[in-house]
Amino acid sequence: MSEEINLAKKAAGDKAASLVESGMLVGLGTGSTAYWAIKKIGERVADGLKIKAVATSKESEDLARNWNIPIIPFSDVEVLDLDIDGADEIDPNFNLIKGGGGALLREKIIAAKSKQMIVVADESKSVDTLGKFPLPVEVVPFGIEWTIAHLKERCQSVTLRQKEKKHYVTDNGNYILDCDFYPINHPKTLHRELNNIPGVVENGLFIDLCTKVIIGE
Ligand code: A5P
Repeated sequence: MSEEINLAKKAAGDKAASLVESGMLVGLGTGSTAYWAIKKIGERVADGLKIKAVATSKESEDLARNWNIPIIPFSDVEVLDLDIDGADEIDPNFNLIKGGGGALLREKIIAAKSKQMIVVADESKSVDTLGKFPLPVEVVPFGIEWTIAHLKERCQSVTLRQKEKKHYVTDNGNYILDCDFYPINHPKTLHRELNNIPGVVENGLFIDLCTKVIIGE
């Protein structure tokens, strides 16, 4: 990642963190942009900001704990005041592709539990039409060949995500299929169709969840 992009991500993360207020229950996103928001929130906590938080991944939970951000179990949450997270693509209607970092399932559960979802990104994430970034689809390992066959009927290609020469495993013990659906002209319909395939746990389309986008420069 270039230094310029990293600075843009930091600017977006810092700005979102400045919107957090004492007393809030906050969702902490995952990825290299959410990282900066978590870091800044950690600095504000050290300066006296009083919040509680839940994390969208084990990685973000570890970061938050390192910076002494109080983490509570998700089962204790009724509603979150604010969720701050990154995105892989953002369209003009604030529909998103997420899951490049593999955390899409917890990210979506937390976004859906939040009054506001602020997306932080650099400008490369803004697109007219979703789908150039392959859509991550979280699937259970059982019957995966059958799930892949179903997906292949609907898109150009399906790739089983790998990490260090092994199948990538999510925090929930599932696999990720990266699928080329470009151009995604009807994200809402695709979202519904994908989640109707047996074996699919969740897909990386975030529809009507994001309330604000902060693009760093
Ligand atoms: C994590 O699963 C993703 O949804 C990330 O939020 C997304 O990939 C954006 O990541 P970066 O901020 O690292 O670009």
